[in-house]
Amino acid sequence: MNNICYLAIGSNIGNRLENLAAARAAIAALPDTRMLESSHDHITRPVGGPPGQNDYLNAAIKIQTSLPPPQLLSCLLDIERRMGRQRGREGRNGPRIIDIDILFYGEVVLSSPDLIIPHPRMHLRTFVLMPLCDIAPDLIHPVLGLPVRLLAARCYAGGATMEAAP
Ligand code: PH2
Ligand code: MG
Ligand code: MG
Repeated sequence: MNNICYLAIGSNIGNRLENLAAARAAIAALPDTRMLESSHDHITRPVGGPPGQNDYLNAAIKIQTSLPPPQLLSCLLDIERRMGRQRGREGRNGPRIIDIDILFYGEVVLSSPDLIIPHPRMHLRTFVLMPLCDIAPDLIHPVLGLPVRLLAARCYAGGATMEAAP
């Protein structure tokens, strides 16, 4: 269990507190994986997707795992499915019971058709960076070379429109 990873979790359907708690419990129960820390839960405005969605509850968590990135991804997608997420039905950025994203996997930089690490849009999303700031403000983004706290400050100053920028 030698890889430190950071994940983002979010929910904006049903009992969002319970959904995040269930996701944390399922992640902690993954093989060869230990949950180390969690941020506070943050209430955030939905970014993208159809109008009229509920606010999200978002959090960031720190885990230690020996699952390689593709296996970790498939375990996380499996948790989403078991919690009732039906990707086909929700549309791009549509409301979801649970979303679990890999933000960082140690210092790994990888890009495959199924998985990009670090998460390619995390530095544009206050709903990811603010929770991550709770637990890892000094962590350096391995591609951008900047600490999470600075990415968060920049993103916050840029406003929510950054996400929509081409
Ligand atoms: N996730 C998205 C799209 N928009 N907005 C908020 N506030 N929180 C999210 O987790 C979120 C989002 C796609 O994964
Ligand atoms: Mg996702
Ligand atoms: Mg996501």
